[in-house]
Amino acid sequence: MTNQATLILIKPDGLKKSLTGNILTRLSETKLEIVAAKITRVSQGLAEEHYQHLKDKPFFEDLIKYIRGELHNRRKVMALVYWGEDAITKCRQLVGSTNPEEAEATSIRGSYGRITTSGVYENVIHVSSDEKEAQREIRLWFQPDEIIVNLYPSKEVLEKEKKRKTWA
Ligand code: IDP
Ligand code: MG
Repeated sequence: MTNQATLILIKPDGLKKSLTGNILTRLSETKLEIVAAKITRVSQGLAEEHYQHLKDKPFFEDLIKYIRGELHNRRKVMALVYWGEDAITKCRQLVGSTNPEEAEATSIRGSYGRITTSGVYENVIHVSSDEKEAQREIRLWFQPDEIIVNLYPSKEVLEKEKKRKTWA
């Protein structure tokens, strides 16, 4: 049994279309464990780093706007880490092909995705493509103490005089 972790993002179109519950219900078919979850804003830097493998594509600029929520007036995504046996294969199977028009009709992207007239693949969800990418992406989106299992090596650092917000 090989336990894997995968990053899942419910993209801004998924949030705008109120699909969070539907998508999480579909993903629960995998019986995988959720080990991290948050709603988060996506900075320009995070978006560009996340999609670094596509930076030479003609749709890159639109893709960055899309994941940052600029196309949907929803400047956030829901980020989760799913963990368990064959997590990546199981999630990718449920999520479906990148192109929502080619995705199997019953998959998440097949059910809820669309291609806009300007050519953006609005496919409502992101899932890591393989273990290497999953590790790169999870380390990018989450800090070790936001994940309830030890996925990757981490270290403790002492931070002096660092400002942080607490409840007043
Ligand atoms: P994936 O999300 O299925 O892993 P990637 O090739 O990693 O697919 O592409 C990342 C995202 O970039 C896709 O989910 C989609 O939103 C967008 N994208 C990929 N290929 C195209 C394209 O040919 N036209 C428009 N958008 C695309
Ligand atoms: Mg990918």
